[in-house]
Amino acid sequence: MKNLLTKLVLASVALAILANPGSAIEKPNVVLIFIDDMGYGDIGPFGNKVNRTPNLDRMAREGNVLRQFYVANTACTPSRSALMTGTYAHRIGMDGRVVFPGEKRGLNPKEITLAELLKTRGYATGCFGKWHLGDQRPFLPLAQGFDEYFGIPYSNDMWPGNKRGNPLTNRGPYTPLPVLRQNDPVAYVSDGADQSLLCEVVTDEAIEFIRARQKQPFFLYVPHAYVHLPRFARPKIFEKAARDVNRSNVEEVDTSVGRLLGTLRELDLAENTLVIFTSDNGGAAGMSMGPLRGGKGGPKYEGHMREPTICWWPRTIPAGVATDEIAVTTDILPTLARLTGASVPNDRTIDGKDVLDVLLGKPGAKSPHELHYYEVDGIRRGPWKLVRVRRRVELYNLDDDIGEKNNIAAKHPELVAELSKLLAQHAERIAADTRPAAFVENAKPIISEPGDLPRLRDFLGMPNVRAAAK
Ligand SMILES: [Ca+2]
Repeated sequence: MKNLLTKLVLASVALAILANPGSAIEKPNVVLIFIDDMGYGDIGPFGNKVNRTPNLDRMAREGNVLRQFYVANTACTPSRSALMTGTYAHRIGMDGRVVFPGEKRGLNPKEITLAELLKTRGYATGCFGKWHLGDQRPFLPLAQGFDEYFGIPYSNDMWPGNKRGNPLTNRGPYTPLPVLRQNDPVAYVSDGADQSLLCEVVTDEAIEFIRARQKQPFFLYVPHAYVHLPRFARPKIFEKAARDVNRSNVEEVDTSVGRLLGTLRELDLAENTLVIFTSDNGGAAGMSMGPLRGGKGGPKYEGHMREPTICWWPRTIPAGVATDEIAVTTDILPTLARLTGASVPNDRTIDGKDVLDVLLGKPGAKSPHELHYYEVDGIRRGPWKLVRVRRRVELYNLDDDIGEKNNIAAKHPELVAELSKLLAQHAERIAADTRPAAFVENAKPIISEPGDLPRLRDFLGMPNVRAAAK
């Protein structure tokens, strides 16, 4: 009898391995840390010599550094739309400008998000940080597959402190920036001191989630509001970072990563958890793109879309590996589907591809992206990159010219023609197969004035916090 039981157990383990070739663990936890506006060169593993990032350095030493990992878009809302759905923002009506407070548009609830995908496999799902896929209730995280949410619904510069005002109200003043728990405001970000707490409070909440959900598989999405402008820091952190507020923000992010990974180790979950660290678009002002050209927004040079990315999963991902294979945020959805045994939606076009072996640092793993597209404005094949900048096209060989300094389009007219044609076909394929964003009637901001809501630092019981600003 005992033998039979052993055989049955072994057989079921073997089946689990067969079903999930990426891992012997049937339903690993997934933690996705998504930084806002951090550049390719902002952290130690990507060459930064000024910012102190010991936790990310360790994550890299223990994991896989992805040197050619791309976002699908160059701004917050479209980049997050693509991440959540595995689909180009262009295809699902979420391209163009970001969503503003009180806007009627949001990520269509009919889209299948990462959280909804993993819920089909019994995962607990939590989102802690900046959402930015629509602030109306049908678009908030709880309506998009997340069991739990805490954070700000859009960017931290969409507040009364931003004198440019809200484009939706002819540049009238922004309404107060709420902090939500689940669907409801529980506090507001009143000033720089409150801003200086945003990274830490989100980390606290994410750690609470891990502790509460440690017995079941969980998907934890941590889209930090940091290092998006405006940047503030608490004096102690500011001093430690040589009175550099940009560096302070990067180092707060590093501390957050250290606390999250530390919690996984402490609870003995590290060997059962895939952690992915990356950023949503190129670095904003004050951030570093390292050797790359570009930054947040604008044309599609490497610095606009290539992100500092690390995958970590002790004993499954070999320690201290790195890869130059191309992977994209749109790949996360099909990749997590394979990892967890979920099904990629087959009733609609999903743009991403399975890159599990690349993320896991498997020896010899190859990118499925023979062609890689930069939205609809650029294309890459091997070292060759063609990018459309306004009305002209530029050609670079990234092996020779990672900084995209020498446009050699004039020397290679046939290659330019060929890549231009492939790029045009890509844009046509998307245009022929789109799905709409969703819109609500009578959209309005979540709060129009603070009312009785506490300031964030009062809500947290830290009334004496002060901020240092640049
Ligand atoms: Ca961003």
